[in-house]
Amino acid sequence: MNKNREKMYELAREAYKECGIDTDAVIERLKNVPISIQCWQGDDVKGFENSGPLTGGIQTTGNYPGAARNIEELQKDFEKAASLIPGRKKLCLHAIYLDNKGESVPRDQIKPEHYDSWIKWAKKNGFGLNIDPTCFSHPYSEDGFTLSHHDDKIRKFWIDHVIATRKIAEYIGKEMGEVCTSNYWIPDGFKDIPVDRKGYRERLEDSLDQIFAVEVDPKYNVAGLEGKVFGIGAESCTIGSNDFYLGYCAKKNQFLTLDSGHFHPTEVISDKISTALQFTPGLLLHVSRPVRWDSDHVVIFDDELKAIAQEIVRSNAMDRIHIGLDFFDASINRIAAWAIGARNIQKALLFAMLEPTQLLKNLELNMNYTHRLALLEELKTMPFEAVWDKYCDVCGVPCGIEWLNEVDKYEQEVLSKRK
Ligand code: RNT
Ligand code: ZN
Repeated sequence: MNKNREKMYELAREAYKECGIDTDAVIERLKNVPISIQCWQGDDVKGFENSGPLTGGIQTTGNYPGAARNIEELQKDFEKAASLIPGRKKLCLHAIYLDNKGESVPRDQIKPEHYDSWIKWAKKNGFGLNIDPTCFSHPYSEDGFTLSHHDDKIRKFWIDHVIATRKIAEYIGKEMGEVCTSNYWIPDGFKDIPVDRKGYRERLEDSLDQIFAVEVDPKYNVAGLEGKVFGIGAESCTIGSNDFYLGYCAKKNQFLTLDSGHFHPTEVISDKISTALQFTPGLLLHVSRPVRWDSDHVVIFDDELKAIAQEIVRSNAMDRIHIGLDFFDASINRIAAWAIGARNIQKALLFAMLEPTQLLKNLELNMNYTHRLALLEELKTMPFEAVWDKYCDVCGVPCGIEWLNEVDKYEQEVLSKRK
C-alpha cells in the first residue's frame, strides 16, 4: 500500500475509534467470512455436459468475447478473479460443471468422482467449494416442470438427481473439512394462469420430503430452498414461491435461500432476513440485483446491498447465514463482473461492520429517533475508503481501481485468444 493510503488509514482508524470501532479488529474478522462465488458467471451458465441451451426461465444476454469453454479455462479465470477479491472465497458449482472426462453422464447418475478434479484444484488454491443440483437446461425440464411434474417418471428422475447431488455435496464437505452448501432452485412454473396450483405444490412438497429423507451430515452439507416470484416463460405462477418455501422450511426445519432478485420490485430481502432467521435453522443468501425482468445483474454498492449486509451483521447470526452471490452478465468482461460483484459484497460487509450498532440500538430503545437518523447519515461519509483499501492490502489484493489493470492484461493475453 502506498504512503498516502497508509496515512489515510491512520486517520481513518482514529476517526472510527472515536465512534468506538476498532478497524483493525473488523478487518481481521471480515477476512474469515466466506463468500460463495457463483462459477456460472464465467461461462454464462453453460456447464460442461455439452448439452442444450440455458432454459428454466433464466437468460444470459450479451456475447462479450472470452467465455470459459472448459474446466481448465474456468479454473484459470476464477483464479484471476479471486486474486482481485479480498476475503475468504468459496466457489459455488452447479452439478452440470462435472468433470465427465468426455463421457456423457445422466444427471441422476452423477457421482462424487466427477468432482474430484474440482476438489483437488480448490485445495491447491485455498478456495472452499459448494455445489447445487441443476434442475434446468435439460430435455426433462423442457415442459417447465421437474420436482412438481405430474409424470412420475420425470419427477423421479429429478428427485434422484437432487439426491445424487446431495451425496456429492456431503462428500465434498468431508473432503474439504467444512460445510458444503447447496441451493435448491426449482424453476417449475406456468406461463399462463394455472388451475391446479395445489396439486403441483403438493407434489413439490412430496419430492422434497423424499429428498430430505436421505440424510446427510449437517456438518458437511446444508441445503437451502430458493423461492422466486416469476421467470421468463413462467410469468403467472412459480410453484416454489417464497411463501411455499418459508412454510416448508419453518415446518420441516430446513434452510431457506433468499435471492435478492426474486421478489416484487419494491420488496427487499433485507426486511426478510430477520423473519427467516426466527423461524428456520438458517439461511443461504443469493445476493443479486434485479433490473426489470432480470433477477441477475451484477451486484453494485447500492442501498439494498448495504441494508442486506447490515442485517447480516446486526443479526448476530453470521454462523447461520451462508452468503453467496448469484449474477451472470455476458455483456461485459466476465472476470471484471466477478470482481465488481464480489468486491461490492465485501465492501458492504465492511461498511456494516464499521457501524456502532450497540449505540444505535440504544438510541432506538430510548426512542431517540432523531439521533438514530442523524448518526446513520453521518456514518455514510466517514472515511470508509481508507479502511477498504487497508482491508484489500491486508488480503493481498489491489486497492482502488488498480484491479482493473489486471483484468485488462488478462483479457489481452488470455481471453482475446479464445475464439
Ligand atoms: C434462478 C435462481 C438460481 C440460478 C442459479 C444458476 O433464478 O436464482 O439460483 O440463478 O442456480
Ligand atoms: Zn439465485
